[in-house]
Amino acid sequence: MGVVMGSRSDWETMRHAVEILEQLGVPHEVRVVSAHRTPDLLFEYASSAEPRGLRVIIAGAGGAAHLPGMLSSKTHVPVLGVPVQSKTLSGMDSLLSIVQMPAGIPVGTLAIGKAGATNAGLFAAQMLAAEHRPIREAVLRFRAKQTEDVLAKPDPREE
Ligand code: RP5
Repeated sequence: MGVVMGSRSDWETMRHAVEILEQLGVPHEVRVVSAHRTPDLLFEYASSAEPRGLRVIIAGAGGAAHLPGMLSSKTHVPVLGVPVQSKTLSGMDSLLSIVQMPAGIPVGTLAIGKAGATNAGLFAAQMLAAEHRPIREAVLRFRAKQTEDVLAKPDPREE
């Protein structure tokens, strides 16, 4: 699994994807790859993704967020895009940049910010679950605990 982001400033958001992957035991690497500042690295990362064994790429970016779409254009490894919440436009710019891919080059787009990063990690794990039993079991445990946590505290006024 590859987790990439356009800037170190995206880490505060993207760490939530990485935390989920760690929790579920999904092997992964983490890199800053900027579509604008390091375009040659972006091409190299995408074109080497499959031979290096990456099965899914999670890509987070903010503002004019070209990273997920450009990665997807250079590899058939599935790309999940996380719109980072920008300061000026609250991530609407990031969301629209990532989600509005023209037909032919897909990016699976998640929600803006922490929820999107968290769900990208979960989604990526679920994509691997059919062929990796330990990941499947970790996903099922995650879901069961989430349900138990809600049922254990039905009254929101109580701690
Ligand atoms: C994008 O520009 C990055 O993904 C980041 O969200 C945004 C701002 O980057 P910095 O100026 O904080 O490095 O490429």
